[in-house]
Amino acid sequence: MPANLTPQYQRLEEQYRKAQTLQERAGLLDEMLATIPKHKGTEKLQAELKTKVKETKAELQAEAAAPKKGPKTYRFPRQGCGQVLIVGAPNSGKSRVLKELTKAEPEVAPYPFTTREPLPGMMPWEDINVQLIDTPPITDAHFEPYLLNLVRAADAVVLTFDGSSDDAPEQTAEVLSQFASRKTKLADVTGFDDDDFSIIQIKTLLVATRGNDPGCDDRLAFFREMTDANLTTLKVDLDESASREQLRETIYGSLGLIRLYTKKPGKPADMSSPFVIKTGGTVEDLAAVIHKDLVETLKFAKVWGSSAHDGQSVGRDHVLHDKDLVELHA
Ligand SMILES: Nc1nc2c(ncn2[C@@H]2O[C@H](COP(=O)(O)OP(=O)(O)O)[C@@H](O)[C@H]2O)c(=O)[nH]1
Ligand SMILES: [Mg+2]
Repeated sequence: MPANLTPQYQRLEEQYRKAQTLQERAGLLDEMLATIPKHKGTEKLQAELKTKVKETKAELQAEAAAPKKGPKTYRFPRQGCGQVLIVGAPNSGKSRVLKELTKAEPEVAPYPFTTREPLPGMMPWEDINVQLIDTPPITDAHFEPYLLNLVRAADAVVLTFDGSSDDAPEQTAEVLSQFASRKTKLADVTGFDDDDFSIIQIKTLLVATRGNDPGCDDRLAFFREMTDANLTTLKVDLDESASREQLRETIYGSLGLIRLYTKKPGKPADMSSPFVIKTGGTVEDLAAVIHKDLVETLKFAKVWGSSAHDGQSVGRDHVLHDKDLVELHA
């Protein structure tokens, strides 16, 4: 039976996935339980949520009783319209991707294990920015524990693959299995697994660096045979500026977003910095990113753009398009 989850519930689920603290998670789980439509199709999910609530409250109590000095963690406040983690095997080009697309200055070197700590940078694309985070390498013997939460809360992953190395297929498959063994799937979509709430999938773009190497296609084919992941793939040569621009655009594209400009009634449009929502999103989704209360008070909207013309009045379920100009009426 389909779960037919409401947009309101889905927004909470997304916030929960991105929550940074236990306290935040506990609060969101309560809200999710209160909001989830109560019918047969959601019974399994309701039960899983209740278990999660219990577990999270127990963790909160344990933490209050004995504040633990756990392993190292990193928190990167979200900036820009999305957060993308760059992960991969040693020497696969992770730091070079960050260096070419942002102003960050990671160490790039032709030997493995140069990067010891995650490093963020902002990647501009047209009138918006995407946050990229470079990370230490992953091998069968080396997996920084904090990487797991960073990846599970990200909007997308760039998985680098050294197109010039015969070791790349096996080493990259190892990266996938390191995550898979921790209930995290580098996949073709982002979100909770429909059948198992403990598994998180993260939309992953496979980037073959040194993609001009004559053996690159064969190595990619071999990698595909080794795994069942069906990842969008881009070959790049980071020495070429056209290739770097294509990578920039493809990373933005992997986020699946549209940009929306807003105006207040009787005022000029604000074209300086757009709001972003998921492709396929509605007037109600836009209201939700502007202000929580607006979702309740919203009456209708006027839209100029490709989804509606000349300030046509539309309802909250109207699906918006990239670059629409929207005037919300509460
Ligand atoms: N020519 C060329 N060199 C690359 C490309 N991608 C990475 N490299 C080089 O590969 C080496 C390792 O890259 P680095 O980003 O440090 O790998 P990391 O260990 O995954 O961070 C560096 O010498 C990079 O300049 C590419 O597309 N073309
Ligand atoms: Mg590096």
